[in-house]
Amino acid sequence: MAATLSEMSPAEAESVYFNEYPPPKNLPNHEALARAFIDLHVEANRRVVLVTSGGTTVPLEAQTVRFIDNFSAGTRGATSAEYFLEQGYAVIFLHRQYSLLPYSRHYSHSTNCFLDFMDEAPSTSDQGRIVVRDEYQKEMRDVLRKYRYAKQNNLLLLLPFTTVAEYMFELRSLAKLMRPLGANALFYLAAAVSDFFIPRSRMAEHKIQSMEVPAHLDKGSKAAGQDDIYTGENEDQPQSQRKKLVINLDPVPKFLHRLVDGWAPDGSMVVSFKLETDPGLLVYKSRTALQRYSHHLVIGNLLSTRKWEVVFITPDAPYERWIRVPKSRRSKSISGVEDQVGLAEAQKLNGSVLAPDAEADPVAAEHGTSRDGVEIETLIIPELVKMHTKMVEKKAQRDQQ
Ligand code: 9Z3
Repeated sequence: MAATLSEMSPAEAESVYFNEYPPPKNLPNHEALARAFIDLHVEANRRVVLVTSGGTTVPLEAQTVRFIDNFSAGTRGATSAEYFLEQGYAVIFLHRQYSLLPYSRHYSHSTNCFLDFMDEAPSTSDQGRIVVRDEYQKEMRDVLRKYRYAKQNNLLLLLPFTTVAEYMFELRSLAKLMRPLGANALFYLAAAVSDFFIPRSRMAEHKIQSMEVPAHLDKGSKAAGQDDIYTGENEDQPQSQRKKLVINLDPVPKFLHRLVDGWAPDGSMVVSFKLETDPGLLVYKSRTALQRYSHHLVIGNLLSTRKWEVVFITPDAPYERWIRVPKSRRSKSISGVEDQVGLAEAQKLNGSVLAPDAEADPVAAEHGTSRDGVEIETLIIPELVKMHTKMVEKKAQRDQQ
């Protein structure tokens, strides 16, 4: 029996996985844009961060009508990109198409519709002109200026993906293209990447049918030779022609190995995120990921508290470090559960707390404050930049010896 992807070495799994799919149509265009962007910033000796953001889809059909998706809106990625730009980085923003984008995110969310920020001019001379409402002038001007600065100085490259396979192709190409950056490259992998997929060889070509279709008309609504995978007997209504859909997914190979060991530039910093829902598992799973892939930092977060707390898991002391938005400055979140802040740490009490609940962080109070409270990325990014700076300096010292 042929080995499954998870039984192969990372390099073997890479070649099998990437040979199954045609590269995304946009890849050559994205590569050309990225090459020019990277050249520009290598020339300027500027640091470049690749921020990945948003969820990946898992198509059920090659001509895709249906797909599996996940919750991620891309808030973490889009917000982090803005703070990286403030820290002087150039940002390649590899994002799920139509997810939140840096700067425009302030006005594109369903609860922050841009139309609510606008009005018709009241004066008779200007009648009919569209203006920004008085109470939003300052905030919108600030966002607009930052956006324009990033655009005019070629500091932000937006590259979209949709499926998990597209994401993998883009990540591999971008990491290789970033090699000339050396230690000036940073990988910040915040996208919520599916752990499961349907291999191309088992995927139905056409829309999966929910009713029996005469055999001579069925051009491929079932995966080749795999009737049993996508269809089931209709136990509840034996009379009807309707079919059950049973989906059988394979694990997506873990490409972090390949990124760290092969694709990424020597001396670059790799930061991954670990998402959990069970507070008792978060630190354990984050540490396991760090040990498995031997990279530099895992940022652990719980689905329910991710806007207010994260944990930095590092290979060196302090090993576990909690970053929290002070209680009085937390945004209100419909999906979040504030009572759960501190729960994951309480199950493992040897971590040091960076911004404990009781203490306000004076920097955070001014900075990164929005209508919705302090954004945790305003605490995460400067800490990360300090770590990256140390790595860049160490590499420079090594190169001098
Ligand atoms: C994260 O953990 C991100 O912080 C979130 C951000 C996806 C939670 P939002 O887009 O959410 O702001 O709503 N990203 C990484 C999740 C992930 O898939 N990690 C992999 C894993 O947990 C490792 S690379 O196995």
